[in-house]
Amino acid sequence: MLIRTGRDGYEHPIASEITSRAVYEERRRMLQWLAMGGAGVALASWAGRQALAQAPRPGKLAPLNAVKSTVAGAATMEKVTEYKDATSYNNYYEFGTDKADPAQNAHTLKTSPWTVEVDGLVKKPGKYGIEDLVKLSAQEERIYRLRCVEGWSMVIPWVGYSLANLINKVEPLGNAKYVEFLTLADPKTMPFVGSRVLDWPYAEGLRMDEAMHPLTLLTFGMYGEVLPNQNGAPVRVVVPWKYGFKSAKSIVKIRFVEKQPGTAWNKAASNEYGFYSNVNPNVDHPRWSQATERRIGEDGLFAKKRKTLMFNGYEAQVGQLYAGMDLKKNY
Ligand SMILES: Nc1nc2c(c(=O)[nH]1)N[C@H]1C(S)=C(S)[C@@H](COP(=O)(O)O)O[C@H]1N2
Ligand SMILES: [Mo]
Repeated sequence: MLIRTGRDGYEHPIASEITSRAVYEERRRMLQWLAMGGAGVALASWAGRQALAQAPRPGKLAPLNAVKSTVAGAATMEKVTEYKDATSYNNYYEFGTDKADPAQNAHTLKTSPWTVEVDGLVKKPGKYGIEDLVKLSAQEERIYRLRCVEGWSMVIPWVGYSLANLINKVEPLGNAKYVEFLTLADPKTMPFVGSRVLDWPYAEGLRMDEAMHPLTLLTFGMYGEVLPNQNGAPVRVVVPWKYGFKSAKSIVKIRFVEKQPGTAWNKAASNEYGFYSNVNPNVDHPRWSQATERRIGEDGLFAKKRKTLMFNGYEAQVGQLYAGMDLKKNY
């Protein structure tokens, strides 16, 4: 993320992009309605929604069955990103800093056996084998946007369950105020863990109420299958209202702590990446704007940039967590 390519960089919006997204969407829906002729369209869009809910499995990895989530914010009408795009354009610095590196290199990651250790300020610390962790709660499919701080985004049908289900089970103590995530740092299988680009292991953290929010997903799969290595197998978090780097991949430790933990990107450049890192179109990154984004799969000369939404579009669900906080200071 310190390394910026022109492709990911900010470009000034052209006039048509300034048109509010809502107006644009409404206009497009109207045109589609007219083109398809009356009530037929209602049926077509219903069919489209069904297709999204049951997107065909890529058939590359083991299936991971899930029920459709009923959590508010877990569904979207937006087009799901193609599996091939979601698995070939990744940030996973342990396997290289280029977007194509993780897909190329992450085959060396050994995801079984895999243990996640829960420790720190909890009544019931313990080690969970990945097979047991998967079964701890019912798997749900949630279609979330994930937006990278670099200015690109994807829409992915994730599979997992609310992290809160695990947290409730291990019973944090009263003085546990934050949750820290530590991920695998194995120089034998991860070629860039020897590099100095980040302080390894990759670390992330959430305030307890953020970790407990039902949208925070402990994630084991996507597109109805287990996670591909490059997307964070065998377990990661997805925090959809925060910039992508808050969603730590290949987690080996979940620790409950009293003080705000250090995080990998904050340590690398604290003036650029804060602890909160909520998606916020009104607070620019020091080197580029966060007002718009490019949806992966919509590339091309005439592809429009999208307006970035407050809290990545999850404001109704998570806005309350930050009531009274200065989000310019707490970036
Ligand atoms: N362990 C680890 N987790 C990580 C990263 C990383 O480099 N290492 N990159 C983060 C960043 S910057 C983003 S945008 C997302 C990308 O997730 P995706 O490849 O599934 O889209 O993973 C996050 N989690
Ligand atoms: Mo990112």
